[in-house]
Amino acid sequence: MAGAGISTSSGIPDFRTPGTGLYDNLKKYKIPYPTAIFDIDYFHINPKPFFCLAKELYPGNFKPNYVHFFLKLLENKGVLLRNWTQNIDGLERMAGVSGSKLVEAHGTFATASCVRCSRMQDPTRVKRLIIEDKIPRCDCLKRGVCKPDIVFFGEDLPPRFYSLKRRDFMNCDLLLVMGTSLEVEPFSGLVNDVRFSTPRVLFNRDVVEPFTKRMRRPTDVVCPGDITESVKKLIELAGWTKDMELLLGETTTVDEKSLFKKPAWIYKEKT
Ligand code: CNA
Repeated sequence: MAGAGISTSSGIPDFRTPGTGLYDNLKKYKIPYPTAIFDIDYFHINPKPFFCLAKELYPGNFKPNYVHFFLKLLENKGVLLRNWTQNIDGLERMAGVSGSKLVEAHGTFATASCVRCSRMQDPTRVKRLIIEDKIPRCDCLKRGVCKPDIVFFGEDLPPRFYSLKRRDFMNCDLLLVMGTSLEVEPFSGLVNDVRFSTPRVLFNRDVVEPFTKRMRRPTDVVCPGDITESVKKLIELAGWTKDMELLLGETTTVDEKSLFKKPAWIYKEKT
């Protein structure tokens, strides 16, 4: 399970980190309250602040970092059941994680639709108009505003979230929770959907619920601090440093055939 914290080292601010987080830096958008920028009711009244932000966030402006490539490495190793992400930056995809291995729970910039008639729109046209500071409109009778299919507060999550939720979390052997404050429902509630015996590992700068001492399960593991550092340590412990270097294109000295084969402890594959 991933959140905005895995993309901060790519230069994309998260929401809630004091000082650098988006919620502390919204003055230029002149909105009445911080979450208004992603609030569908407010968007109907004034879509401009979201479009200003979207212009900055559009995929293409940022590059995947070490943590995104770690997720790709897990896929290459055959141990990634699914990458459930709240992020809308598309960086996991850009790092090579396959669409079938992803649940983009809060939507994506890759598609767009009309907020009035729900008709699908050409995402390239929507992007072009947003970048030109124009409001993209549908040619339906209501001339609805078109927006990238990012899930706003007040909107439902994609069907894929509901269709895979039970299967994935019941079948999960190890849950990595990375760079998220776990404040946004229903995504945050997924941490409690794994079996009680399934170890859950939190990689986050701060210890968030339900990983606090009072609430954590006996099998939970907490790795506070910078996520890239923690992931580097994990890769080292797993003996995957060379594989990671190869993936990052930093070295070509290892025997490619020996890489990306499943470790002996993986005895079954789940999709
Ligand atoms: P959040 O509430 O801002 O929490 C981010 C968490 O990550 C915080 O607990 C931080 O302490 C932690 N964090 C930040 N940087 C690091 C780091 N380098 N190492 C370790 N921990 C770090 O964001 P959530 O994802 O929990 O909230 C869900 C919202 C944020 C979703 O709706 C997203 O769409 C939305 N969002 C996404 C992006 C993106 O796509 N990159 C950016 C900003 C917001």
